Amino acid sequence: MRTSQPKTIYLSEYRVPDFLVDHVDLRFELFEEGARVHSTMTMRRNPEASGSGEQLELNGDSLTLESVHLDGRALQAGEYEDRGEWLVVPSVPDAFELKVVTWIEPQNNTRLEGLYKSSGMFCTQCEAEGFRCITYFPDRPDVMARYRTRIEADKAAYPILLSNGNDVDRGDLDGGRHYVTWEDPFPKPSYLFALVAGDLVEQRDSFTTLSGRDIDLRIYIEPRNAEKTDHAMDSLKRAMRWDEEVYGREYDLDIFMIVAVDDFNMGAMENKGLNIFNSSCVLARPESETDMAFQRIESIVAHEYFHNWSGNRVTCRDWFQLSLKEGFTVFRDSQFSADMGSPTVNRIENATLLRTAQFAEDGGPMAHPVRPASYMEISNFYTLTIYEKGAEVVRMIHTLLGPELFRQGSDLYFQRHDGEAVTTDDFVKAMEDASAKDLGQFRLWYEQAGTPELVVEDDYDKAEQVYRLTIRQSIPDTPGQTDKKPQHIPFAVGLLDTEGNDIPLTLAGESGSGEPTRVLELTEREHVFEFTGVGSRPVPSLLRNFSAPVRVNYPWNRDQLMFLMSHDSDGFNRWDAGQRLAVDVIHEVSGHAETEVDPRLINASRTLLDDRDADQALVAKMLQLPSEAYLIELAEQADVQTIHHARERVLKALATALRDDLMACYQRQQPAESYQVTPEDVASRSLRNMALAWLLHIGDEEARDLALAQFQSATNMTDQSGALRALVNSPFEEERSRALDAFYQQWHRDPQVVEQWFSIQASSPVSGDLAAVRRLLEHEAFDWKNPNKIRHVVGAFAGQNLVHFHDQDGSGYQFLADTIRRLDDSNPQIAARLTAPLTRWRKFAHVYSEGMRKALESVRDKDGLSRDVYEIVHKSLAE
Ligand code: B3K
Ligand code: ZN
Repeated sequence: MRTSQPKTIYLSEYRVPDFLVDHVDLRFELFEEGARVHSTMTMRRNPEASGSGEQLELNGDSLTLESVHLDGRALQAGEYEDRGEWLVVPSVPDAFELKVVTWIEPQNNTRLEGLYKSSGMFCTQCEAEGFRCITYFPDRPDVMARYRTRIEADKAAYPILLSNGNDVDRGDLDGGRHYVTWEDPFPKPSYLFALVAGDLVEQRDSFTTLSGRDIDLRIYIEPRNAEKTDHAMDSLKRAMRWDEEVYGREYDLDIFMIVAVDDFNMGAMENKGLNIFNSSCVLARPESETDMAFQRIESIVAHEYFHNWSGNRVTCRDWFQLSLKEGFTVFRDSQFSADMGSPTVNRIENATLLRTAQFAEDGGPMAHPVRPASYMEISNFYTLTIYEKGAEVVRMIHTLLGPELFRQGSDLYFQRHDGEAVTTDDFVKAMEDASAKDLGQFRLWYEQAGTPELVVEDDYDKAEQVYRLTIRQSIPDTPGQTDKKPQHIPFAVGLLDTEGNDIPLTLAGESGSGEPTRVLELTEREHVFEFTGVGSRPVPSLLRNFSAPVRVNYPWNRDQLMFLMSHDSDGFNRWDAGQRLAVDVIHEVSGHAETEVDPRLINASRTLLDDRDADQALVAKMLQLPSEAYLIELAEQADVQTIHHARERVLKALATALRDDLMACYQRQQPAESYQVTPEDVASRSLRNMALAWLLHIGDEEARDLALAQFQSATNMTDQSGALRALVNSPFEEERSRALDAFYQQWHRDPQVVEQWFSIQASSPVSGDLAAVRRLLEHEAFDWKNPNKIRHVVGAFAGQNLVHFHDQDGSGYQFLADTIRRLDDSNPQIAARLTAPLTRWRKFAHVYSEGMRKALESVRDKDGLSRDVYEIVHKSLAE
């Protein structure tokens, strides 16, 4: 356990590795009481290293060293030094073979990093620094080696033995044991190593690449999940085809494997040829998983698959470059999801996540650039900034270059850097070289943290028929960064005439009639754009399709917002206008019990509800009120209780006024004959369940009966859990608890459904108070060792149940602090993730912030705090 202050690692201190590994030969002997790992590394001095010294240093963590051999000779004490986190061999030749034998205890590994056990099977998680928990190794992504892996285990208990690449040898051993040997022909960094051993069933399929190669596809699951793999398999095949068609990328090995495990710290991992998934991110069937799960699975399966090129073939030089693979791959999976479903809804979902959670991160104590300059614990940097803002940065390059030049840029990037470990700058350079577009200033997006803010003013000159937009940009200070330079921002705009049509845009000095949408390139602190030939004062539609991850400040009035809601040709901005209108109305009633809810919002919602011709997927999104988290994000000093009650008032006013329209909408959206995850069907179920939820929220008895009937008769989980959630958030206490019991009885054998059952309760603003959440922790199905259970109870409470978590007596904060302290020893990564809701304590009004600060201090004062939690708590409390 660590006692001193963790070290900060700086990008500026990057040095190329002193030694390279050409080949690794691994032999795993797996037993119930532990595992012996034999690693034989063929190594040589790196010709590019500055020659900082003779000695060889290998990373290690929680290993018991058994022996070290150099070129076949056993090293004696004094010829090497076991420093715990390092194995040092003071003197080695220029090229040599090093053999290290270590003993590890996967069965006691609760951190779920390195080799560990999950429901009786052995599995691994090596990104970012888990390989060093398996054996001593230069565990850094710029050391790429070829791996050969032999796994030995009891044949009855572990019939399936998997690793990266192709299986090249197998056979029986004495004592009922067997072995399989795998060889991966592609050099890879150690973080992509994987091993699985267990009693699993295999679902097979195949895929023929555009060049005619047959790829064997396999999904491995526990027997009880055998019915749940079809959707992931179909998603995988769609992703493989899409990557060939859109990026020209074919799969390279002969086998592609996916394994589902129940205990996993995050969603999934892109290990070469052997992706390992959290069960909840890969397994689904309509009866037991919701539309949301189906969509999440499609995008995560695609994401991990796309990493084969953006991440594995071309990887990161060091962990500061994490967004090189994550930002690009999120961009790719989001393009894929848009192509598979509704592009507008996809964009709304991206922007919602960004504006609520990423903007919050960018404005808080953990704010960091897309390419951070320093970190203490890299696990803390798998953030929304690296992933989502990183994806937006790539999207902006796509917007600035256009699809053809972007594709030429990505081709050049893959071709130039195949088999290399590179930087975000190499990515931008490839884009620049392919397009001849200067991205010099654009690179600031990688270097400066903080969300740019655009203040837009306009004026209209009737006589000259000129409409002028003045745009000023500024970027707030963030920890360690002040006085930022202006960034290169693609700002897409349109102008609507009095009829609601797009005005063709022509800038002063241009001739001819222009496009309906213009991407203005902002590079200065202030720009003035003059549009000519504008016959009447237009309504501006700004930042169309959310063309950059920025805040826009323009004083639309409510009538203009309603006009945009019904006329803007840009679907995203139609939605955004509705959000702005709702925010405005919520603000107006906030703390003013006597102010009535603006009937214009009610009328606009009625128009949407009754409009059967409109895109129902967009309608379903437009009817959702902005979340409490988003309202908090918009506030200066957030008063959570006031925000919650203002939003509730507006929601209840809408539900009451629209009662008959909601009932009609519910009746209209009858379940489809067969379950499909098309945008139309998803929208229909979403509208139906939203109507039900709103009506139950105001205690409508007819709706209660409909919910009970739907709960009983539903043939898919979206409808069953939609009814359950509506009941749980209704005033009907008896029906609520009966439905919860019945649901548990029906599904208690399926851990994924039990997770949903937990989170519906823990996130309920009606019944999910702290006492209820504590009872869930005592429930037979709760398990402190399983990250999913912790996320669905504690995470759901602190992240989604804001009215109860932010109880002004501070009990919610102290509960979270106690949970973090408890988990810090067993699973520091999960403990650190749970800390996020407390970090922004300065954002909240004094009645809240004091309690949050105290909770953080109580975490800080725990003895032997992990590096993960230490970094977050200390940065959050820093002045
Ligand atoms: N690359 C992994 C994330 C690893 C997280 C390590 N703490 C999954 C992904 O982004 O695809
Ligand atoms: Zn990823």
